[in-house]
Amino acid sequence: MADYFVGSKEYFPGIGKIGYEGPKSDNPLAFKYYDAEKTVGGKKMKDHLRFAVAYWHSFCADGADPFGAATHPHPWISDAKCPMEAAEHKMDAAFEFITKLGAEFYAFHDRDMAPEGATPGESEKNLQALTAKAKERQKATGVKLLWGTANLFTHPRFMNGAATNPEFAVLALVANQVKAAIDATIELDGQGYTFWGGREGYMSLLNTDLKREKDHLAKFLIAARDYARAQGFKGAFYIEPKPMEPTKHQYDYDTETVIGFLRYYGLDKDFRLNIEANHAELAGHDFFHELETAAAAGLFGSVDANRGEPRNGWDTDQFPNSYYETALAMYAILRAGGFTTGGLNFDAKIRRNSVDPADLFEAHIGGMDAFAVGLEAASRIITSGKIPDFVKDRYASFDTGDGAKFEKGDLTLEDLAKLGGDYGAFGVTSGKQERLENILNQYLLGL
Ligand code: XUL
Ligand code: CO
Repeated sequence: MADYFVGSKEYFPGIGKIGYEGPKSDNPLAFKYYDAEKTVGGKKMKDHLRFAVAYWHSFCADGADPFGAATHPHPWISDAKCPMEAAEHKMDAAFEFITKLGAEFYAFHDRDMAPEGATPGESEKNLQALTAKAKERQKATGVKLLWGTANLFTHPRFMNGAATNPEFAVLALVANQVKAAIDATIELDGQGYTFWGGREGYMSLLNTDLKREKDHLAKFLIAARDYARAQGFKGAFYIEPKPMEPTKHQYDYDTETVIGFLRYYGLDKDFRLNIEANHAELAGHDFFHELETAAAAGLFGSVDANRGEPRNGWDTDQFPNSYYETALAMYAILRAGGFTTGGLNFDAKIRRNSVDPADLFEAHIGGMDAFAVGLEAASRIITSGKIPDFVKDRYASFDTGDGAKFEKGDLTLEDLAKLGGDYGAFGVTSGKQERLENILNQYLLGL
């Protein structure tokens, strides 16, 4: 296998395989901290982090925003004669980029990879043709599919919802599209399949039967799961929470809401959470909080790695660069047992005015380095034990005696009340937050 893949044309000329050069390097096209083969806590960095490149942001998004035109004129689109040829060239560009970067995975929506046809049947044929090509490319490069998904939000038919649309005909079309996307994911040996419910929510309760829509969503997910399992899909299904945008109130608001939904409808055996940092922020939560919440429920699955802009209220999908955030995220992920089917998918886009081909590389390099630093800091937190031991000791009164009996469910309220009356004085014990934050900062500096 070549060092990296080049298809019919090299789309990122002058940029070769990105290597590790260490923290002192001033080469913008080299890793400073991400050293794929380096072992941290008994496992290689690449196996901890399982980086994926997002097809949609990296090879489809063109820099257009609600106020202005495209600023990223993709050569793989402009050099093609028709949409199918553009899709093939885009795939060449994608595999060239992913292999030069050294990411092991990618993720895609059906419509990122293959254009929508005039009929559902034509759309499916387009997807099958590109899936066959992707399969060849995966074989040639060793790049793997982290997860597939269906775009159920761009087309005008989804304006009133996808699986929650009040018209049955739209729901049936959604099923047609999701079935094809599941087939493509299975064909490409995808390790997961994601449902992000962009249009699954509402703008006004005056025109919405909320209970019926949620029931429809659950019925649809059950049908999709049953189909995929019957086809032999062994991977994980993910729900990706987001509170708003594009709808005002999305049903998959945040991690806790999704956990409740999955358990209520009995979907918690097959579905897990795909947690996106920017979505956590929009829900008013820390990224770390969402990861920890999923882990506590045993439903942590995968991550859409990005960051938001705390001073505005929409999904800016910037590349992650805060070591503090990545350290806390990796601390939650490591304690959850690390990734199994999931990984760190860069659901992130370069800024509209980042117009050099190298910018896409530098953005990913920065994100990968940020998670490598976070991984090492998280590993230090765990091996030094100071922070986890502090937390363990904080709950020590539940480890033995009456506290342990309470945890087992052996004490009634009367029992507890009697003990409470006897105890009299209660503890006024410091939570030591400032000390723990200082310790975390020491680990961030590698101390
Ligand atoms: C949108 C978003 C999506 C999902 C996949 O905010 O995050 O790209 O990750 O549909
Ligand atoms: Co996402």
